[in-house]
Amino acid sequence: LTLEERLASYIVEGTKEGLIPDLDEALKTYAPLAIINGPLMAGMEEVGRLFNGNELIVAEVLQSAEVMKASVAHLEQFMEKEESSVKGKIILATVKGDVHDIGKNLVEIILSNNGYKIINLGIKVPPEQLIEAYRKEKADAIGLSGLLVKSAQQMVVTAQDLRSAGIDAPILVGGAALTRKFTKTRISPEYDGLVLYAKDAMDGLDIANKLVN
Ligand code: B1M
Repeated sequence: LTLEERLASYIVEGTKEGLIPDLDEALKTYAPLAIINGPLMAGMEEVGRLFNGNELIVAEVLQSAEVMKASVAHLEQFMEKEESSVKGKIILATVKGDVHDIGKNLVEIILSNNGYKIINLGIKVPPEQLIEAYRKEKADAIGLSGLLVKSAQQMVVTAQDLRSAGIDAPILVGGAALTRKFTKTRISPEYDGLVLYAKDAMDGLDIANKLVN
């Protein structure tokens, strides 16, 4: 197998044996984020495909997720960090009913490496918790992540609850569930106020920079 194929296969197989040396090898050629977005994401997509076809069970997908998390944790130290004063404060959450957090945590890493203070509320976060956190933190924006199809609808509900609570901060939305629906429009007509779709963590950073500066 080539190095790239091996990296993808650690994710698919859910094994860490040999992972770190291969990540270090890849770092000689690629930037950390390119390794994540390239071979590691390719592995995750294959996991999704196999899971969808009932060729993997949840426990195996969890192991793949573990390997992805370990990879991101190892690569994080090699990512570029902007030494700047705090540009803004952003609350991040995976929406109510959804446990997927690898993408959200990647967004946290990218934003915090680039001058943002992140309040990460974790997974399955109900609107009330976001409202409370926003009032306490006075954040510049709220970021919602979700991977399940039902999470797209939960985001609409969450955004509506935030607006009803008088919170008009910009909302950044992302996650695989949204891709098809949001790529063209970027701003969905279902939402009230400024809601922006980010296709990946770097896109999220670009949008945050535009919003806050
Ligand atoms: Co789940 N899962 N899963 N899963 N899982 C998917 C999403 C699924 C597509 C797999 C499939 O069937 N093909 C499917 C959803 C189908 C649907 O809704 N139509 C699915 C399912 C069905 C489920 C369960 C229901 C399975 C079950 O229990 N029967 C269950 C759901 C539980 C729940 O949420 N209530 C479940 C559980 C799990 C695990 C716990 C085993 C594990 C998650 C572990 C974890 O996150 N800690 C898991 C995993 C790993 C996946 C797949 C295989 C991989 C997701 C992932 O981490 N990708 C996934 C299939 C797939 O996506 N190919 C799948 C890597 C990650 C870096 O990408 O999160 O997309 P992603 O983030 C990207 C962008 O989307 C974007 O930036 C990142 C890249 O830079 N982004 C943002 C994300 N959030 C953003 C926020 C932003 C900006 C950008 O601003 C705020």
